Amino acid sequence: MNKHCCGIVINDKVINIVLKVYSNQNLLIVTHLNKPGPLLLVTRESFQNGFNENNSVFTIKALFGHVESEVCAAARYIAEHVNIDKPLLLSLALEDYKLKTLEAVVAALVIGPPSSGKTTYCNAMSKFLESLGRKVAIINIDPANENMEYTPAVDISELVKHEDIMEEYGSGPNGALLYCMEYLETHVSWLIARVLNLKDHYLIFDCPGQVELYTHHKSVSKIVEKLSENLIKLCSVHLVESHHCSDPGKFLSSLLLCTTVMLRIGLPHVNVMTKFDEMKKYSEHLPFNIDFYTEVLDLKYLLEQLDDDPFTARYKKLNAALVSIIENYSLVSFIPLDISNEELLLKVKNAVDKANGYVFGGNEPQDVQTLLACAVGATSATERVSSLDEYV
Ligand SMILES: Nc1nc2c(ncn2[C@@H]2O[C@H](COP(=O)(O)OP(=O)(O)OP(=O)(O)O)[C@@H](O)[C@H]2O)c(=O)[nH]1
Ligand SMILES: [Mg+2]
Repeated sequence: MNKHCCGIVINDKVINIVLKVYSNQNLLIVTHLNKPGPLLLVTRESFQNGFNENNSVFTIKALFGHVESEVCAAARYIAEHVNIDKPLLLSLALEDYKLKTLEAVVAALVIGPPSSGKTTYCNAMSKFLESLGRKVAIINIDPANENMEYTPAVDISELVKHEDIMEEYGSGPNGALLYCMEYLETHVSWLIARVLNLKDHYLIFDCPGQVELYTHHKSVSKIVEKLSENLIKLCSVHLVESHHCSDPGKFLSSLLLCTTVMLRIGLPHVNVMTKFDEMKKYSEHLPFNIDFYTEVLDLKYLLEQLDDDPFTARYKKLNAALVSIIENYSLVSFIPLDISNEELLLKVKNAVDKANGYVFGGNEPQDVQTLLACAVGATSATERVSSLDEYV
């Protein structure tokens, strides 16, 4: 057993380092504060199936204490730079985590029910961001993706093919899709290694539309967890179609879906109401103003609507209970989007950049005013979205 202790001075601050080498793991304590910080176990993943990539993939488990995402990022950074060959027990207590430590790939995970406009959004948003000078790559993790109008930088079909699974196991499209997502979960190092090769890009993940993947199946949340452990800073962008506003029951179910997905995936989250250009079609079925639906205002009015409808009136108590869950969490509001309207795309972009932190660390020049405005959710005069009146 070897043990090394030292104190070094960086920028006038003493940093104490203790390294203990055991036969099956190493212990490393790095502290600015004269006491150890939270304890993490960092292990390097071995690649499965012979995928040979340059980037290392790590699993980071908190063993003791509260671990912030920046501590996780710093742990991964250290593990990569000290080139660990056996598990590393790491305790970090730093005064600040410098930008270099936190350098991460920033990404948006585009999710939502079938046909809500995910693939269209990925294509349009990537073009829009490119027109602003951002380097964008789309990662397709929908094994049954049809009508891709973009060329993905990484495509799940290189790893596993949906039609092959259907043929091999005689399963239907949904079963094969779940199999593919579970396969991706077990081979997530394949995905991470490829994504880390795109470090200078902003990433958009195009995901499948099966809602069970986001409400109770575990693969997507496990994949997200692994990506987050490996310097990929994600937020989820959840798309819901605007036609759900035309029926109080459908609107309630959308609110419930959004709340469940937000709690289940556990990422910073932006809800987007898509196909706003189609809102006019339902305008006679909209008893409330648009902001009632986008801001999710007082839901007692929605409850009244549900109680007036002979079909949903039968479930009075259930409706009231569901509404109270949504109101108690109070997490859901929507940003409207019509894919052909650049002003609305800009509004969604700003919300997503704030959620995944791109605005604070991206490659685009940001002045202090833009940063502060973004942080408090304000929009500048040039960014202000024109009225939504044209949509009703
Ligand atoms: N009118 C209108 N149509 C849209 C908009 N966004 C998407 N669509 C249409 O909605 C349909 C479904 O869009 P997709 O992008 O394939 O939806 P998706 O969520 O990727 O679908 P799945 O991957 O099958 O779950 C397509 O016909 C799109 O052209 C929009 O803003 N307005
Ligand atoms: Mg799609």
